Amino acid sequence: MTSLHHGFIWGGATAAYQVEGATTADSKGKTMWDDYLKAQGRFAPDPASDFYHRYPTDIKLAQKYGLNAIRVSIAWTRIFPKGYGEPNQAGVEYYHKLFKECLDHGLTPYVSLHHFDSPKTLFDDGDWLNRKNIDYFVQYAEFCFKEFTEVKNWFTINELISLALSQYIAGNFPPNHHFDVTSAIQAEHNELLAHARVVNLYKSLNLDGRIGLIHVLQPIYPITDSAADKHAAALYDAFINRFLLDGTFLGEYTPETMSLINEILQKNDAHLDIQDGDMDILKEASTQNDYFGMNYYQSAFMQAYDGPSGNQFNGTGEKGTTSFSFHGVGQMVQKPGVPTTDWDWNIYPEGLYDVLKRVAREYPNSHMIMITENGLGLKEQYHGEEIMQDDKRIDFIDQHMAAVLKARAEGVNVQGYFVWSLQDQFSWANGYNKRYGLFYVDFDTQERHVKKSALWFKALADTM
Ligand code: BGP
Repeated sequence: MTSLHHGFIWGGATAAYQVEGATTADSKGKTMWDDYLKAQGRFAPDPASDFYHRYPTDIKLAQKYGLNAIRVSIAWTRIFPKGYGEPNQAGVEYYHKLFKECLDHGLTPYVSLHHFDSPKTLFDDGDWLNRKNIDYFVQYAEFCFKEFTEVKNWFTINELISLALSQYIAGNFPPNHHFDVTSAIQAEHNELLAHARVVNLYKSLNLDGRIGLIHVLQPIYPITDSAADKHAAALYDAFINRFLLDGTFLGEYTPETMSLINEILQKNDAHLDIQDGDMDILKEASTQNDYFGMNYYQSAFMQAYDGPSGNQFNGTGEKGTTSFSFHGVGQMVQKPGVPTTDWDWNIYPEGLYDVLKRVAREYPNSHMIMITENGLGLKEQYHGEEIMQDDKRIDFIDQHMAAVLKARAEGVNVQGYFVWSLQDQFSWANGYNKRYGLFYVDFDTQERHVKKSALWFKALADTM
């Protein structure tokens, strides 16, 4: 592998709710997940990776294995237990300590304000579908910007589409709606507004730092060259990628994008409410993102489909149990020769190269790109080995880094790569058996064990 330049951002990613545990410690408020996971009874968010107490261990490991950055998120409900009101000092102090520990160990913290963990009180009131939620998010963001001045790199929201899609289309996140197209598209728009308002605020405060957001991009390819399959791919791409990229970096939904979106809405008897002034807010923010955090895991292959909507989510790692058919949009199919994970995610590094080129070509306001998540979920078990062997993960990362380097060589401005994930953590809809970490976590003892991928990461870091 070609070496990376000095200063390349080389990090490990985490998310508060997936690593911290301690969900009731120090007056933390409930998120939309606490009662939901309890009622579901499959797995609990405690103790997760016990990062709330063990962050010094993980940060030391990250430093030892050559990382110079870490992605963390602030749990909104540690700062404002109800989502608004008086700040909770214990939560504030925890994050000051965490950021200090990162900085003391040469890790630049890249901090998200929202990573899937809406406060329960606001979730019960409609979450992103309620525009009041946006006001509370802006207040929370302003508090964080003024309080955590040691943080110089911010992300507003992580993966707007995953929330909208998992909450209202695929139904695998609370409130578990299936193909509620009106709510999904409205959530996309409202989250974009929330992001834009926070960016505009951040810039008006003239702070010494950078801000952006994170989209997961999933390229959608037609399974054949037929006009119908190509149209299916274009429709679904508009729904999950293009609408959000337009809103973020153009500050408008182009007529071409809206014609595809309107076709989906019409076929599904759905609608989108854009209020006066919304587009001005998006426009103002669209040129002000300092960078773009791109998550990439997989691509999908689509064929035309007009039957009823329906889906099955593979949350157990039982290969071949996923299905997804969206009325009037398309149906996901397997492409022969493309390998898949146990959770049926296509392993397709070409998709990363294609999408990097697309963003650079169509959305120059993205300015600089960082891959903020990429990685491979595996079932892994520690058997006392000194170094755990995870060659499949190394292969995966190696192939995806090669795609990044190829895009860079062709002029795409990619300045960083965060592996998902730093250490093993729990997966929202899959639980504890889908592991991504460079470091294995024994969830019973909370011991950490080094995987071979961590050594691979270190070797690459040494070339910088
Ligand atoms: C992204 C999220 C992460 C993480 C990752 C892996 O969508 O930002 O929080 O969970 O995907 O997904 P999963 O846990 O479903 O395998």
